[in-house]
Amino acid sequence: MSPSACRLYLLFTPANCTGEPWATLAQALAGGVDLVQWRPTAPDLAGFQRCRDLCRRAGVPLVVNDDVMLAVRGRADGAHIGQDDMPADAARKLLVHGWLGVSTHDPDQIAAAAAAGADYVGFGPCHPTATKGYTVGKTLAEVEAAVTAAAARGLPLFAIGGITAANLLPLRLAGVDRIAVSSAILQSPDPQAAAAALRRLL
Ligand code: TZP
Ligand code: MG
Repeated sequence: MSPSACRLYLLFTPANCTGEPWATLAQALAGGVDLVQWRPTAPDLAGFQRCRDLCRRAGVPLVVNDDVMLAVRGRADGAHIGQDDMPADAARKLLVHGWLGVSTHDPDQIAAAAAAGADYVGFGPCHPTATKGYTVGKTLAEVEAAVTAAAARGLPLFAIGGITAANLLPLRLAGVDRIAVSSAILQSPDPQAAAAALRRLL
């Protein structure tokens, strides 16, 4: 499998869940999440292993946020890094077989991620979001430019930041066909239905 086969990427932060986190993850997977990022607020090896086991049982790939060595040692499917984390080319060397994802905010960063050998990019924040404290999102023209930059390099792009079923359509019209979400699923009263609703729109 490759990231291009994935459409609905869940950033799984147990502390961001309204309900019991492991039941929430199980419901999200049942609802159609097809890629998961382990994104704890503090190191949690037992939590990582539990997350990996749940994802494996569901046949869904698991990527580790920030911690490339945990991804390698813990036999995750890949690692995700931001612009302020380990440089992408260094992460690429460590992740011999795993997927490398890079957070990007403009077309230049998308070009740099591609040059460093990323397998996919996140792009955003498309909307303001309390999850990461962003108060300003992207314009649709900025989203379109990012979609074009990623497509030109054959890189799957996951739009991210404050995305819900209610605001996804304009992004779809701007060319977005993959999204990464946290609160739209983790803070829903029905995580399975929330995931299924997003999945239907992709
Ligand atoms: N990077 C850009 S926005 C964001 C991250 C990790 C948070 C996404 O969470 P939500 O709750 O879907 O806005
Ligand atoms: Mg980071």
